[in-house]
Parts: sequence; structure tokens; C-alpha cells
Amino acid sequence: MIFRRLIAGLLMTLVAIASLAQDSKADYRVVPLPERIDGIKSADFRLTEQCVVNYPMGNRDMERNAAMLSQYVEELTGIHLSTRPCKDPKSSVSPADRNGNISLLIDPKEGNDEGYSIQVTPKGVEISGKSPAGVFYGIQTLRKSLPVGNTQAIQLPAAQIVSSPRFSYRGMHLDCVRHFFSVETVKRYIDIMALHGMNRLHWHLTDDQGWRVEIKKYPRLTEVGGWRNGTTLGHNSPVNDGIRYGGYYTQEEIRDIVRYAAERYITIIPEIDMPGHMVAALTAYPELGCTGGPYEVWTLWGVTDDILCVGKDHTLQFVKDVLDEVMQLFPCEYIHIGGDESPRVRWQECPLCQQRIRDIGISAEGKQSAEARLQGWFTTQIQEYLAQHGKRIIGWDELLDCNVDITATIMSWRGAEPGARGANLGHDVIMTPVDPLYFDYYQTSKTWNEPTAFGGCNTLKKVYDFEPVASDLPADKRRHILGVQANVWTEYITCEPQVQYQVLPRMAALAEVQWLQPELKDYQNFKSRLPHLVDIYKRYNWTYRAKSLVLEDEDQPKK
Ligand code: TNX
Repeated sequence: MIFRRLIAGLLMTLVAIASLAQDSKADYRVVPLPERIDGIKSADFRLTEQCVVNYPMGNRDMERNAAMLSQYVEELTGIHLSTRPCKDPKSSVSPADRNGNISLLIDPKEGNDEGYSIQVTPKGVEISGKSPAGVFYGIQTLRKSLPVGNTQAIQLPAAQIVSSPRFSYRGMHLDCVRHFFSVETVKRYIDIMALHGMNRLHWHLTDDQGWRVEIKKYPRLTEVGGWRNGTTLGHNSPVNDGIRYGGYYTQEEIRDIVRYAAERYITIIPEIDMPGHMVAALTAYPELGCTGGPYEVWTLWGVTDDILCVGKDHTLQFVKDVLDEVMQLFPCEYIHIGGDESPRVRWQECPLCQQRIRDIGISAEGKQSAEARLQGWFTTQIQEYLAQHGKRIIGWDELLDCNVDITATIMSWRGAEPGARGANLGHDVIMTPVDPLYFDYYQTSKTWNEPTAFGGCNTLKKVYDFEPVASDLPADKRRHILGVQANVWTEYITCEPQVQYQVLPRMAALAEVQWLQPELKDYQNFKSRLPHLVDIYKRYNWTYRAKSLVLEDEDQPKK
């Protein structure tokens, strides 16, 4: 008996020693899956603390890329890599210097602006891209290929890896109005996006329930509009918690977040929703409404009849003033001006709005009422103003119903059909249909034991299977589909772990929709690669829905 125990103990010790001696191995089959992974018949590259990350001297973006790679490697494996500027790591670093190291390179010959290639040989690792953004995505792939856990050395199999994204717009949205999230939380959301190769954050900053961006010219927007006298309980119940709730981002904080995102090649597109979803602003400045109020920052969810009065020149001036400051804060090409869920009942009764309709000479046409066309006129005014400042607008798909200019980019949310319709008309389009890309919806039909969600059922598989380009969209219209985004409305999402739970791992499925050509997509294969990505989530202490890792009923074809 003792003898058997001794043998068993000895065996276990031997196994432990053997696994210690054996370096852990990287696996390049990450999420999103690179387009090509070609193994090279050669020895592995051995990554240890002796490796240096080379980057081109004088290139600030690449310097940051190198620092981030070093940080990622340390976070996941405990291996510390130092970074080093080189004149040109490809040509002018002596082979001795290049040997045994990782070199980040700009290579104008790379095809896609955001594409990358990774070359691993026993002599070293080279990550190249046409732009620093491409190199960054290569870095993310290398990062995700690493075994998670502290170690001394990692074997990187020799290989040539090449990839580029299918879509140029790869977005996530975050509603910071219905619930307010701290600067740190938003930055972590940006970190999560970066891990998934995404490049646009659509930031919902104003709505009926709060105004969250400091506007110096109109301080009451945040002083008054930033706060509500409670939040409805349950699904829009008559019971209100009566607790004053709110908050806002100062301009300094916004600049800090915009910079943080830009360093991760993520452009933030702010949304200032108009003419509807404006009760917070109306509460602060009641003269902006048709009835003059009084109004109260809304404590319910849904759609209200109180919207901006566009019969008053003052309202247009207000919007332009606000956008002046917003444009200063957000250097991106686009401003999202909302345009959704804008009932026009107040306009029907408002003498000033009716006068406006007569003055500009519009009337009902086809299915569009005069008031619908008034929203089109208002949107065009704002669009032209922004165009004078070199900016373009994005708006929700309701804009298709009110005669807006073709240069407006449409966000298709009420299904995929408006997106196809918009593209056929010649609008650029971003696909973000409720089904399956509303991540505020449940992830399963078995909703017991799930945190309260808006409703619906958008499973991991549904997200994965989403095809953004309608099969009958003519070839010459396909280029109008700029990309894909998932939305996170936060009526029922009150804290950061819940935000993370709603998006993870659905963001992983979305990343493959955004990056992979359809013929490369394979759900079962994706699911086999997912656990490793989840190990990374765990390493960062991010909350995720573990049940989505196992095969669920929802994955099975309907009987
Ligand atoms: C619709 S999507 C909205 C939001 C809600 C969301 C809830 C859109 C343009 N409007 O105001 O928060 O549904 O899922």
C-alpha cells in the first residue's frame, strides 16, 4: 500500500517537473480568426524576457504600439519585454539586433489600411501593417495567441499569418444616459473593444433621462438636465425608486476618453439625439419645446411626445451652438444626430411649427406627412451646418422616412430591411438591427436566472450567423454597407459587471461578423476557439456569460 502511494507520488512529481520544463505554446487560431495561418516547417520562436520589442524611431504611434504589446504580454504571461527604438528595424538594424526579438514594421506594400501580417521564424517575430492601426491588430492577434498564466518562456510556432477586416466600420455602442458609467468603466469598455479588433465607439450621450456632456454655453444642460428624480422599477412600472440619479462628463474627461480611444485606434462618434429624446434639454431650457413646459427629466423609459420645437429659430441656434462644442471635443468625421422615435404630435398643434411648414413651402407627399418632412428639413439644416465644418451625419433609419439628403449615413436598427433600402437609394449604411444586434436583449430564451434585460432573445449563435449584406443587394450598392455595430442600451443595465455580461461573449461573435469573409465563418469552429478568449476575459476579471460557452438548445436547428 505504502509502496503504491510512493510510486503515485513520484509519478505526480515527475509529471509536474515535465510540464514545468515544457514551455507553453501559442495558438494563432484566435477570435477573430486570421484570414490565413500558414505554418512554416521550422523550429519555434522562443519568447522570453530576453526579447526586445523594436519599433521605428520617431514614430509615436509605433512607440505606443510597442509599449502596449509589452504591457499585454506582461499582463497575460508575466513576461516583461523592454521596447527599443530602431532606425528602421527591417533594413538598418543589424541582424544581430533583430535576432531573437519582435519587430514592429510599417510596410506600405500591405494591402488593406487596417490589415496586418505576422511572420514568426526561429530568428524573430515581425508584425507589419500599412498603418500603425494594422500593426495594432497584429499585436492583438499575437496577444490573443498567448497561453494565459505566468511563465518564463513561450514557444511561438513558426508561421506566416495574414489578415484584414471585411468591414471598415466595426462598432460598439454604449448608452451612458439611462445609466451613467464612470470614465474608468468607459475606458475598460474601450479596452474590451480593442481586444476584439473593433474601431468605432458610438457614444449615446443625451436622451430624455439625462444630458451627459458638459456644454459651456448652456450650463443648465448638465446642472439641471444631468439629473433625474428617480428611476422606474422593473419593466417601466408605476413604481419609482425616488432616488435622484445622474452625472455627466466634463469636457476635460471627454477629451481624455477620446484620446484613450484614439490610442487604441478607436474613433468615438458622439450621439446628440434630436429632435426627439430631448426632455433633459427641455427641462433645462423649456423655451426649446413647443408648449414651453414645465418639463421634468424623464423617470420612465420609452418614447415621449415632447420634442424640440423646430418652429423657433432659437432652437436651431441652440443645436448649432451645442454642436460647435461637440465638434471641438470629437475630432471624428461623423456626428450622430439620432432622429429616431420622434413623434410629431406637438408639431401638429404648434403654431410656430405650422408656420415653419408654410414658410419653407412643404406639404405631405406620399406616405410622408408635412411634419415628417419638417423633420427632414430640420435634419438638412443641421447636416448643412455640420458639412460647413467638414463633418457628416449619421442618423437612425427613421431618417429614410422624412426625405433627408443622400449624404446622410443611415443606421439600420428596426431590422435589416431599412439598411438594404437605404443602400439601394445610395445612402451609406451601418447595420445594427435589433434582431440580433441589440445586446441589451437577453442572450437566451430561458430568461430565469438572467439579469433583467430589455426583452428579446439574441443568442450568441444568432449574432454569429448575422450576414450584414442582403443577398439581393445589387453589386454596385454593396459598398454602401460600411459595417456592423451592436448596441447596448442601458435602461436595465445599472453597473459595469452587467454591461460586460451583456456584451461578453457576444462581442466575440460580432468580431467575426466584422472581420471575416462569410466563407470563413464556422460557428462550431468559433466555439472551439472561444474558451481561450474567455481565459483572457478571466485574466482581466471581466464578467461574461459562462453559459454561452456550452452548446445550448438555441444552437440547435429548430425542429
Ligand atoms: C430603441 S434604437 C431606442 C432606444 C431604446 C432601445 C431599447 C433607437 C434608435 N431607439 O431609445 O433604448 O430601443 O432597446
